[in-house]
Amino acid sequence: MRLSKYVLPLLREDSSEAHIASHQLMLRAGLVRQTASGIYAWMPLGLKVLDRIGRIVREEQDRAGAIEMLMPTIQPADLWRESGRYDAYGPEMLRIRDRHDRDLLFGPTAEEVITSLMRGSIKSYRDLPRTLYNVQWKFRDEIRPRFGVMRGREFLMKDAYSFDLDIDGARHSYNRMYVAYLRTFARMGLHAIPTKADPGPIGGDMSHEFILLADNGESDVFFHEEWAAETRPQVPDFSDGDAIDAFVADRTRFYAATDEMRDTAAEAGLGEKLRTARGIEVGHIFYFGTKYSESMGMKVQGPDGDLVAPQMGSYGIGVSRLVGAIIEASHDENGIVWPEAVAPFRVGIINIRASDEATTAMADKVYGALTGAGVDVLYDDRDERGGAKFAGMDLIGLPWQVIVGPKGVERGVVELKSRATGEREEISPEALLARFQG
Ligand code: 5CA
Repeated sequence: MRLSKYVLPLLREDSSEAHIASHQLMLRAGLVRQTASGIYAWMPLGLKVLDRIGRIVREEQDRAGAIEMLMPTIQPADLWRESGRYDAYGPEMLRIRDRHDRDLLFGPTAEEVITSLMRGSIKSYRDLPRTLYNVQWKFRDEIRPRFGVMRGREFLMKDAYSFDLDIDGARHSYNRMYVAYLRTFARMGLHAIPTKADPGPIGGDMSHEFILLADNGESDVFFHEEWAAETRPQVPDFSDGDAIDAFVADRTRFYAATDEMRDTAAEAGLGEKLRTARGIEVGHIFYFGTKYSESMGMKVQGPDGDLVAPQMGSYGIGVSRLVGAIIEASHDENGIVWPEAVAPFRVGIINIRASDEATTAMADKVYGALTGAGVDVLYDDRDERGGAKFAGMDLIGLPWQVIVGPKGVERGVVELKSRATGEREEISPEALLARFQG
């Protein structure tokens, strides 16, 4: 992509809208714009990051055996009356009335919708277990939207729902998601700690929040130092169900809890090994048994011919929140430092003398070669000062910068800079291409 043909609305100054680094950087780097309180438009660069995160989430859900579908954003109130949550949910629910005076709502989550769909589709124990997921916009009329996309009112969530015949099966489905979440966050370069959590309005009796440690996080967490260890455990393969269950049993031996779930006796036992920190909740998983299947009349035929309400769980990841959370975990005084896996473009080319024919010819050639090799490149081909280009490229945080200037061009080389380490090296266009082709 040529920057001269792109829409990248960078801000030179900090915005008074934002109070933490990630929100400030998302506005300054032109990723999002607020259109109403807690509601954001995703500008082209921001959308690319959102899509890359969504893709990793989907790949790991698929790997764990979950099946993708898409549920609507607008839901009928009657489904929530069946489960009893319509009145219980309170003012966070955005309630809508259509022209026929029917009550609708903008979905804050989708337990009722998925249960109503599966009660019509899954009739026998032979059709279990199943886990379905979708990546869809949600709306919660948060009393205090803040920190940009981290606590928005409209936000993108991956929500998955599992259906099992019995409790052991449901625990196994839960454990698969636990492992899928560790894999998902690790692929984004994040270390999220699974902490025992309060199920809140979703209900149920087993729940973990996945917390990314960050000073500006909204959650307080208390955990065994093992969770802070640099060496990450090797997660098992999904083909071995017993290994999945054994892995989760082993990991959950180590204490980790959110504020509401603290166990003072367990903490006293940890002594020096207890850590406390603030963090960002990037995922939350729940097991809630038959809460929805029972209240909404979903029954399947068991192996003995009897009718049973399936055991369910639900599993959320804050896809749009992750964009902010990753920046919170990975930035410096010059801007964002994207982990390669989620970067909007892999390489940024800076032509520092667009008015010079030989320099532009070289920059065009490198751009053509890299894009031809399938590398996602943002090419700053504008006729602007070098200083502004360097600052802009650092701000948007692409992992690699290729700097093309007249002095190097005379010797047939360009400069390659790593955004994360700041290391620079001179390299020929051919060697550069070979580096990124792999
Ligand atoms: N039905 C369950 C799981 S599918 C559920 O709704 N869980 S949740 O309430 O914990 O939300 C799942 C994830 O969505 C959270 O872990 C968080 O990462 C994200 N999330 C929740 N509220 C917001 C919000 N206001 N803004 C951005 N992300 C949010």
